[in-house]
This record gives sequence, C-alpha cells and structure tokens, in this order.
Amino acid sequence: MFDRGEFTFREILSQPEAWKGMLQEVDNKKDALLDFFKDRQFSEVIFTGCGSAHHISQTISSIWQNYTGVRVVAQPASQILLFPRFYLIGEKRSLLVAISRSGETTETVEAVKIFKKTYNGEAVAITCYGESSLTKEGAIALINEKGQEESIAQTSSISSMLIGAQSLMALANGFMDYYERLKFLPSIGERIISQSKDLAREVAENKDFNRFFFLGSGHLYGIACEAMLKMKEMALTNSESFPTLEFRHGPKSMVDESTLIIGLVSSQARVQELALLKEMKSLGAKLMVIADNLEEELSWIDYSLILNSGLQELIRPVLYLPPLQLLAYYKSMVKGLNPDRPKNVDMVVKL
Ligand code: F1P
Repeated sequence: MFDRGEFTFREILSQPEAWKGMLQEVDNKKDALLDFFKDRQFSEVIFTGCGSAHHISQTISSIWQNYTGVRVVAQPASQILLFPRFYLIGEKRSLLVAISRSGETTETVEAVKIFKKTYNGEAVAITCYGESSLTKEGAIALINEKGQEESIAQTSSISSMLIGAQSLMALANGFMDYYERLKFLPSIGERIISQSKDLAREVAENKDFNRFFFLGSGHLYGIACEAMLKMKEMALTNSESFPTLEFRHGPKSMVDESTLIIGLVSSQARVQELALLKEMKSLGAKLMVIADNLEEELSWIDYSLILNSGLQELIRPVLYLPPLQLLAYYKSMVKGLNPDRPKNVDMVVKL
C-alpha cells in the first residue's frame, strides 16, 4: 500500500533530478539540434499542448519572442485541432513545438499532424516518453524519461519540459550563454524546495483560505496559470489566475477575507505589481508574494518567499513552480484528499 500523496510529494521534491535529466538529454542532442536549426530560419514559432503543457508554452513563447523579435505564440492543441485556420496562417517557415508528458494526448498529436499536413511544416516534440506517438511526429524530439511520473497532476515532468523548451530556444538561436546558465537551475531549485516547504505548509494549513488567486504578468502569467491548475487538480479548491494588472478589471470584486492572492512578482514590472497587491490588501485580501529579490519593505505582505536565484529574469521562471506545487500538495493533504489521484482527471486524455 502507498501513502496518500506519496508520489506527488516525491516527484515535487526530486524534480531537480528530472531537470538534470532534461539538461542531459539536450546535451546529448546538442549537435543534432544545432544542425537542425542551422539551415532553417523560422519566421514564426507556435507552441502547443494541453493543460500544464499549454501553461509552460505561454511562458516560453513570451521569452523566445522577447529575445528574438520573431513572432512566437502558444495555442492549446484543441484550438488548432478544431479551428486550424484561426491559429495557423500557412506561413511556410513556421515551426511547431508540441509539448506533452505522455506524448499520447489526442489533441496534441492531431494538432501536429494538421500542422505538418496543411503547411508542410516541421515539428519538434518535447515529451517524457520516447516511444510515444508524438515522438514519431517530431522531426526532432527531446525526451526526458526522468520526468515520468506516477501522479496524474504534472510537477517534475512539466518543470523539466519547460527547461527543455528553454534549452531549445537557446540552441535554436545560438544563445550559448543562456544555455550554459540553465545548468545552474537544479542546484538552485534544490535549495528553493527545502526553503519553501515550511512556508507552503503553513499557508496551506490556514483553513481561512478557500479562494486562491494566482497573479503573474509577462512570462510569469503561464506560471500563475499552472499554479491555478495544480490547486484545482490536487486540492479541489477554487483558484483562478490572471495577468496581474487584469485583476483590477473586475476580478477584484471577488476579494474577501477567505481570499489569498499569490503575487508572482517580476523584476521588470515589480512596482506596478506590488501597487496592485497593496490595493488588494486594503480590500481585505491576504497576500503571498514570490519574488526573486525585492528591495521594497515587505512587512505589509502576509507571506513572502524570496528566491534569490542570482539568475536573469528570463532564465528563472521555472524556480517559481516548486513552491506553488507544494502549496497545492499541502492544501490537498490538509483537506484529506489524495493529490496523487485527482478527482475526475485522467493521466492522458484520448478522444
Ligand atoms: C496533459 C494532461 C493535462 C491534465 C493532467 C494530465 O497530458 O492531460 O491536460 O491537466 O495534468 O495531463 P500530456 O499531453 O502532457 O501527457
């Protein structure tokens, strides 16, 4: 017999190993990747996937576009499958990057087939299963078997695939310095996991909180969405995510004393983000802030976690994930649920 939550907990804590697995996989395929991108100039990159994969796609697409000026978008695979002409413009030099832990999600595999057939385009796969249908569709595939999981909710798999996508961007564009810096993530991640465990548990044990809003802007919006999904899947708890400043445009009407707002604070927009959080505090919300570093005075924030990664803003978004996963895990445990087996959610969605 296994203990409730055992797999999820183990997968969250051990994820730096999964990150190393992905970095190793990329290193093994480095020459092939450099070769693949050498003769190809893509004028558009589309990331696709479902659920968690779509969330990290949002993060990597903003980073890729920021660094290159090439149009990079993220679309849920179902959108491409159901309404291809809405999302694919038939640009011959488009690259599709499909992300899927299982490599078997029907929407994702079918979206890749549509893309390849309609536009004669090429796809790259990022997955945790080498023998999967998605791997077969990819002109090239990054396969991290160390990201395979027992739990349904994705934790180590998805964070490692984000690092895979970051590595892909770096090699596709010759950003070798960025590529080398990704290698610092596992050891920093290990430290952040042990630093954030107690805080995540303390927040989860506060039974006053039954409504969670995850706010992040720019590259951190995808991370906020992923945190929202973890809270739903593992803890069956009301959670929503918004681009931070969107919260003023209506959602703030939901704030009450049972509300915890988790602000994922960036460096670039921190002044505006903190101003919004302060305003929500005055409306009665409790606040948790996760930031890499902050010079501001923090005594008005109820819970704060400072990551101190020492890494650039667009290398480190993955480091926000483990504390947020731990929060959902502990909330699930406190509620007497089993985070390993979310209600009504399947490991793979096959249509
Ligand atoms: C994606 C997925 C998620 C779902 C859950 C299980 O699978 O179905 O959409 O939220 O986390 O996984 P995959 O395509 O990444 O294997």
